[in-house]
Amino acid sequence: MTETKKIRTDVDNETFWREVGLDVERHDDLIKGLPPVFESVFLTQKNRPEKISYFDSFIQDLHGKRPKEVYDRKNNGDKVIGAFCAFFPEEFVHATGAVPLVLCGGAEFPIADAEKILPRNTCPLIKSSFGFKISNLCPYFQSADLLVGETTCGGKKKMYELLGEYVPTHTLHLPHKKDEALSRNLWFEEVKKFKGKVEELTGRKVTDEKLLAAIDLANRKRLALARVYNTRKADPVPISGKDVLLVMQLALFDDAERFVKKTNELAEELEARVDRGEGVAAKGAPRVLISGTPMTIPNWKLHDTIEKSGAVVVTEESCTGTRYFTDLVDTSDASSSDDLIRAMAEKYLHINCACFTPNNERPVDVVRLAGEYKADGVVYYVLQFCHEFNTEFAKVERALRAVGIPVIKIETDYSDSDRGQLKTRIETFVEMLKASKASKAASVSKEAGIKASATGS
Ligand code: BJ8
Repeated sequence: MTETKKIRTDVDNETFWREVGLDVERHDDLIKGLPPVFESVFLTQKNRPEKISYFDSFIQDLHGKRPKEVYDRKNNGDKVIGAFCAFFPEEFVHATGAVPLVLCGGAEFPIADAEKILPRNTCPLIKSSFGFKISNLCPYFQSADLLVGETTCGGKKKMYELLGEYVPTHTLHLPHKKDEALSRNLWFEEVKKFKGKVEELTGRKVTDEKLLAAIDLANRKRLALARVYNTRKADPVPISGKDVLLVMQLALFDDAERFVKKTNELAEELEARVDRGEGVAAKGAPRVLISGTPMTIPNWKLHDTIEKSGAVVVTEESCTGTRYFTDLVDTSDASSSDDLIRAMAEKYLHINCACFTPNNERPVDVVRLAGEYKADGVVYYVLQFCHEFNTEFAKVERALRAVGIPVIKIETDYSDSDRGQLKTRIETFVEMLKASKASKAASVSKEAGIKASATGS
């Protein structure tokens, strides 16, 4: 069991923060809000796995050690490339020895600044990401030499244009109809063009050999995450949803090789827990699947509310979840450089983002995941003003109802203003799941009793 310890912000980081161009005074206000939230969400949990301590210590020094490491690499000649989406072909970045980062904002703090430029009725992920840059509040962002956007939702597309006024930005043209040959070719060309962009920025060539090694690294990261997720199919579940969310969120920040090692160590511990039947929630606790928009640090609100209501989150159909790691880049049939790039392009097109039309694979996938993880219910998560995921709820809801899985839609932002309302709705949902589990269990035992008396056993 991990020892409960106090989170601290490292005052020794100040020299680095000033050097990287942070607004240190305002940044102090931002960073001091993290420890109490982290303590209340994570450190109050019981029986956490030992190996989660690596991820805890990462968060405890979120704006210290790792961004300093990134900054040092930049000063040693490696470029830093930031992105905001699962459609970020990070393999090229690894192949040139540059540093990939995913810079999506998950905090409320910079949103007021962003709203001086962006419309208020924009999704909080977009406003927070933009706000972090224009307010000089994120040490990762400060190191970025290039930002990579993508034509997913309308809000992001237009935000990237404005972001380009602060940092060079390259936007990938993602087609919105993934099943057509024209779209696949366009996306292949876009991915290939991005390879050229990375080569130009870094001055380093992406050779086939380097690309294969980078694909292998990114695949190993995906496999390590899948291994952790796989243990969550057990009942009792060996790790809380909150802790897995933390791991997922750090996948976007940490050094990939180190992350693979630490995640595999965690997975090994979880597999041993499953073998021993050890869990973080009681066997039979209501199991919840979360489906929808991504959650980036420090957006832990929904998981926290669900798990403090007596249920356990067993999987996330999200880009901070299964959409990030489910498919691997398959190079088995590749015999040329273009084949390798095509294999990458194909993998990324399998991400079921609501920006696609149609996106029929997604409802099917949500139902599949609910079955595999034995979810009793689904919480459909929509970031406020995300029309894509909000509208797609109708199809996901229909698919779930057809197989008898209850679902509730939660639309929220990064503020705490709806905490009370959220808690009430989630608690009611969890109570309903408990009641439905109890009545199913009662009818199963009644049926077993009838069979036993019929056979005289
Ligand atoms: S691949 S889900 S990471 S776009 S929540 S900003 S869609 S308005 S985050 Fe996403 Fe890539 Fe798709 Fe995944 Fe727009 Fe919606 Fe906001 Fe969103």
